[in-house]
Amino acid sequence: MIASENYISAAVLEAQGSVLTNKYAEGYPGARYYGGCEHVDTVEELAVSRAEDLFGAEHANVQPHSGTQANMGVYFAMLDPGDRILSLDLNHGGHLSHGHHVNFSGQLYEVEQYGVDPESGYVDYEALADHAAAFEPDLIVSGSSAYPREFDYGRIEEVAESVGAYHLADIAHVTGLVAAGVHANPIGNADFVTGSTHKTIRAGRGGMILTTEEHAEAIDKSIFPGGQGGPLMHNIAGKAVGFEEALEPEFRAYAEDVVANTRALAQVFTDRGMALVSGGTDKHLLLVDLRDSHPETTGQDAEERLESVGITVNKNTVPGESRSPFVTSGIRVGTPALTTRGFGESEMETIGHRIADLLDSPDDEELTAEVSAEVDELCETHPIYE
Ligand code: DSN
Repeated sequence: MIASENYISAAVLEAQGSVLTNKYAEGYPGARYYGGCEHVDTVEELAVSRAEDLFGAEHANVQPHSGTQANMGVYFAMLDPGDRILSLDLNHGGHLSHGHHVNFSGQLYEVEQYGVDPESGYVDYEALADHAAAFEPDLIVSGSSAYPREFDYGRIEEVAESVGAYHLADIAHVTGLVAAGVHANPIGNADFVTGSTHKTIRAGRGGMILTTEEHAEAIDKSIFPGGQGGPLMHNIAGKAVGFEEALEPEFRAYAEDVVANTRALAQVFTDRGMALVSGGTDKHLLLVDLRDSHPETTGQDAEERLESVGITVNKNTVPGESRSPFVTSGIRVGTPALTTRGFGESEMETIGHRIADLLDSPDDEELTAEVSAEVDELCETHPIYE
């Protein structure tokens, strides 16, 4: 139940594990620095055109090795060291590569951060606008790794335009939900859209950048030769196959099920007296704030308690966090991987109640054994690969 993980199809797995891993192909289709690129050109052209179709983008670059390298590609293309970035605070659901001080992005650029309203748990757009007017950023990042609500990309674009900043929408977590049309698409409201390709979208592992014709050349140069060497052609093949699967109508049904499953889980947690950041979820993850319901239980305790029965989640900081990121006061719980395995809302209700039982009774060994057996049975009846 790690929100950023999923199970790729057998076809994506086959493409990613193929002989394409052996090929060097610096450059882009039709303009490589090595011979023998006829077939990898076909593969990359397929991945690019499918990404452009899926998201309605004018230009796609599918070579970034990860979402963070996609963000780096945009920063290096459009900013100079010392330029200003305004992004969501990590403790409010942001991401390291959006300017955290331990990351290159926080070391190269001057970064200030916006946050969520402490009462509602939603991004405080008024405060963001005031902050942007005072700080005058060169680039504003919308996007998150632990924010359970949709971003209002139009609102952030208005702010970016008002201060003359570029707008980068990092959709890493919600790439599949955006592709399926069950989450807002920032194309048209952001100059750059970045993402990883293996989370909700279930394609080959890595990253991508979507942009307009205007910025296409700068982005391509920033990725190669600017920031990366040889592209990982096996992963690009996996992206091409996964994007094709995401273009099929069944993928929309999958994405709808992911959201329905998260909402079912949210309802159980709420009924069991657990607080959720923002009171619920619009997407594939939710963030449980344990401070009121389980004041003695840290996020780390909860992660370990659930791990002991075979339920894998991650501890996560929450807005207003006072504990360290190694301890935290919350857990992030996601449904993309379980939904791929065929878990539905009734299984989510069972799992939600069992999670609550385990947190309510941290030392009950009989309960541990009982839930452990239930987890085994659920996994056996929902195999990952036939
Ligand atoms: N590791 C990803 C996540 O779990 O959100 C982000 O990089």
